[in-house]
This record gives sequence, C-alpha cells and structure tokens, in this order.
Amino acid sequence: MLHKTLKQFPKGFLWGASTSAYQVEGASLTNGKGPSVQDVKTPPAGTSGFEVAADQYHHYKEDVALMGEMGFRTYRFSISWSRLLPEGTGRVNQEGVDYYNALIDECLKYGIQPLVTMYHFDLPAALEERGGWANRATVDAFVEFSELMFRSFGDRVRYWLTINEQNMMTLAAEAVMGIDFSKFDNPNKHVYEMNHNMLLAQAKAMCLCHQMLPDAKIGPAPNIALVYPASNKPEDILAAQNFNALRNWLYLDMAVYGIYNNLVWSWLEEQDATPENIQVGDMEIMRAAKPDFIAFNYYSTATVAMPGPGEAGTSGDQQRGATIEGFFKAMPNPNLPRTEFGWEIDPIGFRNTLREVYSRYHLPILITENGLGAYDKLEEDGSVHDQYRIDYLRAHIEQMRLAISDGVQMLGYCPWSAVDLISTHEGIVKRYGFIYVNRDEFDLKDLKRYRKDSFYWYKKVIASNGEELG
Ligand code: BGP
Repeated sequence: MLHKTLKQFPKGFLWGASTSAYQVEGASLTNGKGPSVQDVKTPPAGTSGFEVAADQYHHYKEDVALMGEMGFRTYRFSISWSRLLPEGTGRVNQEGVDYYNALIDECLKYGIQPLVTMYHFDLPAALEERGGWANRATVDAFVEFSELMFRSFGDRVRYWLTINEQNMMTLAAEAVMGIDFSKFDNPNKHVYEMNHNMLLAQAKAMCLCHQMLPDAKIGPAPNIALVYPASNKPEDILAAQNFNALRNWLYLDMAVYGIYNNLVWSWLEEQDATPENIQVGDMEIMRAAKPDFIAFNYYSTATVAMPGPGEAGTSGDQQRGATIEGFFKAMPNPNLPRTEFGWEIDPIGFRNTLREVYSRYHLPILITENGLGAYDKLEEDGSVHDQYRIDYLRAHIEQMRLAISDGVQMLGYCPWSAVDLISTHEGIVKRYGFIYVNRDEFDLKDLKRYRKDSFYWYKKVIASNGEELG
C-alpha cells in the first residue's frame, strides 16, 4: 500500500531500549542473589559466563544517566527472579528489592518509564532442580514472585511484560538456556507440558496484575516473525502456515483468546505429545486473562518449504531456522542480506509482521527488541562508528511508520540493546548497544562506557519523535 501522507508516531510514543538481567547486571552470585539456570550452565566454547556481564549492577546510575541523555522515555529491563527470591520461592533477598527500587527511582528521575520484564530466560536454579517448568509448583512460584514484584514496585511501574520469548525457550532451549531436551523419551511431550505450565503462569500473572494494580498494563513478549513460504507451491504455503502457527500464533492465540492453536494441537496429537498436565479450570484461567497490549521482539522473518518424505529435523537459534520432519523446513531467503552473525535482515518483513499481528489480535503493539549484533570497534579517541547499526534501525523505524500509516496501533519501540551486554550464546563480541562497554570476552578491562555513533543518532530520532532519521 502506498501512502501519500504518512501518519506521525503517536504523542507519548515510548522510545527506549532493552536489556535483560542476566545479560547485563553481573553480580550474578553476590549481594544475596541465588543462581539461575544461566549461572549454572556451561557457556558455549569461547564465550564468557555472566558473572560480570556489563556490570550494570554497579554502573546503573551511569547507564541510566546516558539513557536520559539520549532522551529515553522508557527503559525495558528484567528483574532477576533469583535476586529477589534466591531459592525461587520463600525467603526474600532484601538487597535485591533495594537494587530494583533504586534502579526504578533512577529511571523516574530522568522521566524514563520503567518497562519491566518479569522473567527473561533466568529461572532460579533451585526451581530447575525440582523439575523446572515441568513441575506445576513452578507456576505457584511464579505467582508468588509476581505478587512480590507488584507489591514492591507497582506504585511506580506502569508497564509489565510477563515472559520474554516463551516461544524461543520452547523451540530453541539449547541456544537460549543451554538445556537439551533430547534426553527425554518423547521430548515434545515434556516441552509442551512445560509450555502449558508457562502459559498458565502467564495467565495467572496477568489476572493478578489487573487485580492488584488496576492502572497498570501488562502483556506477553514473545519473539514474533512472519514466516514466508519459499515458493508459491501450495505445499510450501502449508509449511509456512505450520511454522507460523508453531512459532507465533500458539503463544498469541493463548495469551489473547485463551485457546490452543488447532494446527499445533493436531501436530502434537500426531506425536502423542499433547500436554496431559492440563487441569480442570486451567482453560478458564487462560480465557479470563486479558493482555492490555502485545509486546514482541522482532529480528527477522523466517522462510520455509515443505520437507520431502523422511527429511530429518535440525535445530536452530532464535532466528536461524529449524526443520521439523513432515511439518516445515528452514530455507534461506535469497532476497535478504545477513548480519555478520548470519541473521537475515528484513525491515519490510517488520511491517508485514506488524500488520499481521495487529489484524489478528487488534491490540496495541509494543516492540521490545529489534537490533543488529555486530563486532564493533572502539577507536583510539573513544568513538565507535556503527553506521551499519544506524542503517538497520533506521530501515526498521521507517517500516514501523509505514505500519502505523497502515492503521497499526503502536505504543513504543525498544531496540536491543540499551548498552552492550552478553549475547545469549555468542558472547560479548556480538554487540548490540547504543553504549559501548569496554571489555572483551575474557578480559574485563575497565568496563568504561562510550557513546557510539548510534547513540547520537538515536538521540535525534527520539527528540524529533521519529521524524529525523537522517
Ligand atoms: C532475543 C533475546 C535476548 C537477546 C536477543 C539477541 O532472543 O530475548 O535476550 O539476546 O535475542 O540474541 P543473541 O544474544 O543470541 O544475539
């Protein structure tokens, strides 16, 4: 659709950026924090662990001041579950509560709305030892953790995100959490029973939020990307529908309508993998829980074809596609360039995805991640010339504005990431931030902060409410 006049970004649009606790904070086993699954996993070869990360725990004042300088209207960060509840449930670590109170107050000092992710890949290790999400008790623990957060921070936090990328924890558990489910007899049964408990935990948290904090807004935050068919062969269209259902609609259909997506359900039936842990009353809770918005992370679209008979499955990460026998197979998209780390770049796909999500669910959309991982270079004079990142973000913001002109209602845009941090599985060298953090993979250096070229560029974008993208 061509627009003669583009609509403007709404007044009060939430420009900001994102991080997650385990990737940015450091102080991972100090100050009363208990270990999370991220702290006990073996990091992929050649990448550092999360002990220090970007050390935001000790640099938050400086980081928030830099975000204030960029003009952020929001900062999306996550609360570490095991920093508040070291064993996942029960005893509260007051030092953890104090830290997040201080971080929230620091944001508010600069007029930055805290946007809190309640759970971002870092389940307390103590809960994982007791079966993790496969154990129904973890649902109760999440409700307890939610109640503690709403009670402690709800007077100042208006925007809440339940679970970051539940779909990637289900589809790419190895890459994002270092967990391998293949040891189970019927891995999919185990995984989709965990998934059910997580969906239930999310629904309960949304209901509790509305009950305790009537003015607050809450929504899910999956990784959503439209899936293209590799050709116009009808079989490839089926494959695209299959993967769209499995990676996208399963999560949003449940969050918004409280229903299991039929394509996914019948695929699970075929493998004797439908969740048997659904209890009486669960589906009523799912239907009663209503998000106020849909948040999602977008990096790129996916492309699939229908696999031939007997073509084996493969695994992927959040963006590099996987193949599931008889269901879909990941294909490269020859029309798209790639990042240095092999992720396809598809700004128009961002508009396609926004249009599709809005027309399916009719809820305002908040973008909670979007960005480019690259090997940045700190120059002698302290500058970092990351024009490639500016180009990536500019192209996505342009497409977001076109989506707004198409009638998509948007609340805000938070690229990944506010400051450099540790990637899920590719180390600190895969940088995303507007703010450079001076450390290497294993040499911590001085952790000093530097403004990248994208920092100055984004500041202008925000000051002009998205008009000046030059
Ligand atoms: C998302 C996660 C983030 C972040 C980002 C970039 O899937 O929510 O935690 O890490 O992807 O991915 P990566 O770090 O693998 O490059």
